[in-house]
Amino acid sequence: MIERRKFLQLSSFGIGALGLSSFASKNKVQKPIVISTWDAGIRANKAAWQVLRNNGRALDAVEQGVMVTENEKNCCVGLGANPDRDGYVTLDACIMDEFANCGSVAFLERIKHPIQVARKVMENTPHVFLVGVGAQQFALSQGFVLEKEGLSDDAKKEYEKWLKKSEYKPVVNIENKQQAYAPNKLSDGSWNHDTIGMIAMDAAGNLSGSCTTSGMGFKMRGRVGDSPIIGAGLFVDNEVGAAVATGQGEDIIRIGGSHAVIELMRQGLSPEMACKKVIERLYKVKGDKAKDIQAAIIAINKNGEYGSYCLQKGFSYAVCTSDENNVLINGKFLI
Ligand code: SD4
Repeated sequence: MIERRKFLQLSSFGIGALGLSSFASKNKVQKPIVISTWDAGIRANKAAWQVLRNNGRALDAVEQGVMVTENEKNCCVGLGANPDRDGYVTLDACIMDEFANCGSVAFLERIKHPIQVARKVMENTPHVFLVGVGAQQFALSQGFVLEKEGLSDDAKKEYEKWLKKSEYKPVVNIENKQQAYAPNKLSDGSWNHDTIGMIAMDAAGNLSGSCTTSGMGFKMRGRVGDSPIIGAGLFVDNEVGAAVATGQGEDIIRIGGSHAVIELMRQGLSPEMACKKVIERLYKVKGDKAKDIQAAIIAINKNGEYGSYCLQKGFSYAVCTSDENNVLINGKFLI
């Protein structure tokens, strides 16, 4: 009876026996470990690794790691990013720790490090999610400063270009600098980018995750994607694993992406197979329109095994362990 129930649970996600993880058979847990989305993850992982190698907490690692990307000039995750249709940069971020504590901000303007504000929401409020003016007021009350209004030079150019047609068409793989897929090189030679997601396990075996984004360039004013939404853009369960998503936020929300990956890993799937099943689900929902978007999820489990899957070619993620010294891996793709 128990076996049958288990089978039914698994089959409701369409899992075949081949996808089961080697989780139970391995005895060495790979830790610490940090992985993060896109090429910019290499630089962010370095900062996270400094925390992890000194026996720091995964929560501090994922906060400090993505702050590097928020800080990068023209990297466009933070205030240098492409604006919304009305010309304003609005930022979203979230963070989650090993105790299921979490904090999010969205539609936040003129604050340099949304991930730090998200952590303050988690630690200093009775809430999980603050948005817009309220999130900004809260940030100021916590000592953050209001940065000056206006766009970076590259964002200004991109916005002026966009205004000519005013056509909203998210660019697939805009975040990746690999030549073949790089659609958007900026004036200083760097590449456009709008999101970083990071998940880590520390030396004590505890998991945390973070995600920070300027969202889709030229979005409608007020639009929020998956990135600050716990369960869609990010989910951590300290008994099971952690997952973070990137790509077309609307579609990741539709399938509850990151939480679904955790539930599949809970049932025994490897991180890669769990991500694959969820991307397949997204593909099923999108049908023919799938080729117009990118979506990717990366995950780690409690064994320190990691994996990823994306909808189409061109996604990469950065992995840092004591064995794998911050390598960039091309995500496996579905179509
Ligand atoms: C969003 N998921 O706002 C983000 C965008 C993203 O790589 O991840 N781009 O929909």
